[in-house]
Amino acid sequence: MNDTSKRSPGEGPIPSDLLDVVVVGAGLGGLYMLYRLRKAGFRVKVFEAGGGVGGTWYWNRYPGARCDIESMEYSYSFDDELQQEWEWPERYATQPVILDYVNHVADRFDLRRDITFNTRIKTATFEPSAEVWTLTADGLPPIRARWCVMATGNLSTPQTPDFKGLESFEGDWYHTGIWPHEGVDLSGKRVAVVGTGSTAIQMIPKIAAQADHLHVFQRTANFSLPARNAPMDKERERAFKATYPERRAEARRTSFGVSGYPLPTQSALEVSKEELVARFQALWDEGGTIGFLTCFNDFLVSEEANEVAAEFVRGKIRETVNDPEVAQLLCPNDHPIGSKRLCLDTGYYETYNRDNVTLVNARATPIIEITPKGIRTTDAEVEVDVIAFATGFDAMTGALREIDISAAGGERLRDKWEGGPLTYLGLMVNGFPNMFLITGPGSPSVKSQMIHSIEQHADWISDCIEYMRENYITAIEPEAEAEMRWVLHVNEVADGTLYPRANSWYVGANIPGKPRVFMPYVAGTSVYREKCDRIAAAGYEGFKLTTESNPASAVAGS
Ligand code: N01
Repeated sequence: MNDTSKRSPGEGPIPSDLLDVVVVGAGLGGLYMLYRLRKAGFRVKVFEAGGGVGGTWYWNRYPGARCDIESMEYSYSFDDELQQEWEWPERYATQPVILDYVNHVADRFDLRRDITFNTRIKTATFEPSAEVWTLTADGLPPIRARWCVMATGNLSTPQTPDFKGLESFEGDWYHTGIWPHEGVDLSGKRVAVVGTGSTAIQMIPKIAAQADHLHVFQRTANFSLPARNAPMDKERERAFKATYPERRAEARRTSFGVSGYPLPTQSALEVSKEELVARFQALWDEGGTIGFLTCFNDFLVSEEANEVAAEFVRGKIRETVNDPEVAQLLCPNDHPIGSKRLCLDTGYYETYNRDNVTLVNARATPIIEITPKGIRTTDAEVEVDVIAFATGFDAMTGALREIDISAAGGERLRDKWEGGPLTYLGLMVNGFPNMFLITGPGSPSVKSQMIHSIEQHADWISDCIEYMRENYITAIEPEAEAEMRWVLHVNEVADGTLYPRANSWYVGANIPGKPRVFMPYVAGTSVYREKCDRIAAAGYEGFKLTTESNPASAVAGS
């Protein structure tokens, strides 16, 4: 018979139906979380709604889908052999290549044996007396675990606007975030793309090259920079691989978690307008977005400097697009550059010089309904065979709100977040003990190289659970006051920048009725990492820890 009374969580035999950790999601976050926790000796299972690994890269298979961070950076850093052996074919990897990579990682580290696919978690409930999370999914018995990690992604709940008449459409329609796996043959078709965010900007040149005619419905013009994508420069790859550990360490000292772009020290206001323009030209020629975002320490603070950059890009649009009216319509004029996700493209603006592409001003003449034959705006009906909705996601909170998460006293996360997400460090939520979020709201998340931030969070979470095991701690949750201070801090930092000036998904503006709260933490990944490490080193400052010596929790782990 096992004496479990002195066992710390995660140690020794456990009842066969009780896991140490349940992880929701087998994207880049869930996979690395599984790897780390398994290595630390915990019994972990992952549940994934999709039929394979990859998360965002599993679902987003629209034409032109590609990462806008360079491949040498956008990859796991946790295993040097992995980063040495994998060869990226291009400067920016396509979705199929990234999905191959994620599958390779899953196989290489034998991760699949602990993942259950095609399983969407519906509810997650914390039982305070037993300190156990119980998760449910259709067709499975309840899943019980001491800790729960939500690796559900920031952009995993696609949003199709509630257009009147959509069900009457006689053609085919798709949302880019759940694009058919077998692809869609658009040759000879009349196609509509609704939306002009990062997704549409990648997709539009590809569709235009295939379709008979493409109508783009643009409500808000976005800033986009050239990617200057190219086959991988072998010399650059060799140099990178020779210094990978140093590169990764350097990335951790930057704002966005990308090496080569150190924390900016110069104010844009210290240089002449001519020099500013010359710098922006050099960055335009180099390709990529991170250079623009990190060129000056006040690029996203000083309206004056920001406007020079914005006007520089508008000038490029006017130079590129032949029809002056179309060019003008493509020039963003309602938000500072970089305050919305800065897009990266290959031939986006050039596409509007094609005879088979028409830009529809969906701001002046909004879409009022979908008809059996196409899309009706306040101005006209546009007949199409296919509609591609590139209309975005219920970002950062959508996937968590889709799961009915409840905890002590029956409090539900959905209710707690009614006025906007409340977290401590974007990692945990007061009232929801032993539940961790990977890249949750209130952390740098989408304002950083995602794999960098995923690794930082999964490392922090694994270290925390190991600390609990070593110290006989059965439960951890943020103090309400620490959580409130963090939320205020996240907002204060954002309010010191130009970010809140845009109606972006960063503030939930794309979802009708969603509270307007700036969700990512934009002080930079290095500042954030330092805070997380300091808090852990101080014995998890701001967290409430329950130990086995507390009789109320002595049964945990038994
Ligand atoms: O979504 P979005 P996305 N009528 O929300 C329009 C990541 N990503 O899928 O701005 C007409 O940015 C909406 O118009 P408006 C990246 O983080 C990464 O493009 O609300 N239009 C907007 O133009 C990105 O930011 C990569 O006025 C309507 C568009 O739909 C995030 O995903 C690649 C409408 C939605 O744009 C989301 O990008 C691609 C309506 N009723 C994406 N409703 C990488 O490279 C919405 N719109 C890693």
